[in-house]
Amino acid sequence: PEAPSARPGPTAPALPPCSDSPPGLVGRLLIEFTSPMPLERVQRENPGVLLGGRYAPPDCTPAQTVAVIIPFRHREHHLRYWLHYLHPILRRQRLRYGVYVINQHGEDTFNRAKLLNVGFLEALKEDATYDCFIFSDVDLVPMDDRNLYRCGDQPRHFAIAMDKFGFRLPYAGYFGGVSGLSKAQFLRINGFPNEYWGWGGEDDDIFNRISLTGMKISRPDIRIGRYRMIKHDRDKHNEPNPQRFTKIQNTKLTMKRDGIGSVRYQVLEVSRQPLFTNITVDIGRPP
Ligand code: UD2
Ligand code: MN
Repeated sequence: PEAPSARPGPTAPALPPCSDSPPGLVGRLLIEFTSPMPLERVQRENPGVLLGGRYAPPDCTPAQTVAVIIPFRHREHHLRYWLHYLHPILRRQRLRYGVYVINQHGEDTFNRAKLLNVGFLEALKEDATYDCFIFSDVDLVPMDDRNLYRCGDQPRHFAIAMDKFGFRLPYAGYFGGVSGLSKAQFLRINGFPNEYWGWGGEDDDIFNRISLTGMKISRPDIRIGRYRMIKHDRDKHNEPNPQRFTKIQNTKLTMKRDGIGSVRYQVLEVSRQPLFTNITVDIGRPP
């Protein structure tokens, strides 16, 4: 006969809600990108992470379920550092989360914001309970675990003090790097633009969408929102988009027709890796 304890019956105690300020955070972290980071090591050091990069705290019930969405192509080396640093941080933050790497297929021009739209829809197909979406560049690692990767009553900008900008916000409307929106906030702005091909402008368009719908950006304390970016050259096929300056003047007109409601793409492969879910997608090419 089965041991009574093996079957969680109606008497199994529910876990208490997770605290707003998680215990066991360590604060400022030492982040460096010099020692080699084999994936096997990162896997060995994160045994509690489930297939596909899913995790839930063992000792409390989080208020939200967080999908972390990473736009990606040919940055395996950066991804290993990201996984190495972020999994332990997210665990200490007592998040229920999943990590989704949205990998652009082929060598046509990169499109960060469209990949993020794909990530939103595909994460929800995996788990309809996601209600918070954190969008992170693959090369950005927070230097302080008090920068909590969760959503609030306004869209959140996390990466506000980056090493490459001298640990200052480069301009008031800056929304690049790492940001977070609840499902409702994301839908309210019709998601992100699909028509920014190449480098730049898409983050400003997202900022415009948020302002135009009457929301305000929330940010952590400047001493806590510190980040290191792994040094890199501009990638091939992600040249600065010369149309970006005029496009960001027109968000008010374009956001109604261009967004999560109009995104077209084809998923080529979904593969559940030990520390993340990889979704390879054909998003087409610029017109
Ligand atoms: C800045 C912003 C970024 C975005 C971009 C303009 C910072 C820290 N970040 O990043 O959020 O607004 O400008 O588009 O200011 N990627 C690949 N493969 C590629 C190209 C890009 O994986 O071939 C992904 C990757 O996650 C990368 C991100 O796209 O971190 C942004 O591209 P970037 O790192 O080349 O641009 P960067 O650092 O100027
Ligand atoms: Mn970068």
